Amino acid sequence: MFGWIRWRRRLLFLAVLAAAGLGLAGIASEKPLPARNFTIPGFTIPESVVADPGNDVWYVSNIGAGGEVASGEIRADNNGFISQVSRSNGKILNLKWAAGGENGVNLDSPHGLGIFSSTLYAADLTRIRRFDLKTGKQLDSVEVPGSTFLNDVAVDSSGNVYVSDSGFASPSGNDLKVTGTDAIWKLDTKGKLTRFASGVWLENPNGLVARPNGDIWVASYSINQSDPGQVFVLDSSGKKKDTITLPHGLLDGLAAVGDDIIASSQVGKGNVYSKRLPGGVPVIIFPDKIFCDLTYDEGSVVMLSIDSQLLVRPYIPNR
Ligand SMILES: [Ca+2]
Ligand SMILES: [Ca+2]
Repeated sequence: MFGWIRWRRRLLFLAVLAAAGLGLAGIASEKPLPARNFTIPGFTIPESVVADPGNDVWYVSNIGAGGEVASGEIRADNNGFISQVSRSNGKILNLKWAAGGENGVNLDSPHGLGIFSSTLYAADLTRIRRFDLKTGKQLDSVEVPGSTFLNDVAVDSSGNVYVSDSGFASPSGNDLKVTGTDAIWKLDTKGKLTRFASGVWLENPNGLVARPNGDIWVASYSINQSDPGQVFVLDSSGKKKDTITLPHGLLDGLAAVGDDIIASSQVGKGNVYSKRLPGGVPVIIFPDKIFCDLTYDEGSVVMLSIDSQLLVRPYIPNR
């Protein structure tokens, strides 16, 4: 999501051009869903989406007004919220299913979301916040010591929760400041928090996927190197064992379709790529949008765009 700042610059550039006349995996539903094609407006700087097939909904994190777009800041302003959306018909069921300042909820600028059992996890600046999936009630929050920009969340099949710290901060409202706190944190099933992997070699880790074999995929935002994009494959002990290259960097969202990767990039004209492992062909699905996080859900890609829409499109890999 921190690509907002770059995007503002890009908008300025496009305006100049115009002026010149240049013109989840998860439990399968009992009944398969039809091909879905939705464009759903009404969010406030949405970042991330997670599917809850058991309840037939998506949860969408909203950073809230005054976040990145307006000020370049990502603030502890308690105006973040989480929306509940029907995954069958695309209707917003409850825009503020959980909202900062309401019903005892604290939520500043939530980014990544994850679900395990009856708990929803939200990465919120320097905390992992937990919610009761049935009620939206906040359970508790876990402070991640020394973190500066918690971003994505992934949950493995045992219920261990992984959270990326992108190693940024935006304390002054200006451009992002690199903090060097790059890490993947692990909150295990007993509630113990450890650094699963850490170091600037993670190059501003953003999107995460927990693989069935215990590997963790990490999309690198790599603010100092836009192209190509890198997805690091970490083994179950957090060691890097492979790097997958995508055409463009500034990667944000990351999802898996079997062994295939889907990633959103905030540079280049196309920004959602698919790459089968090994040696697949990258596929540009959207040529004209910038996406933050995304997920794959029963034949569809579900994406949050920088113009605050949730877009759902059939996943049709071009190969
Ligand atoms: Ca906020
Ligand atoms: Ca993200």
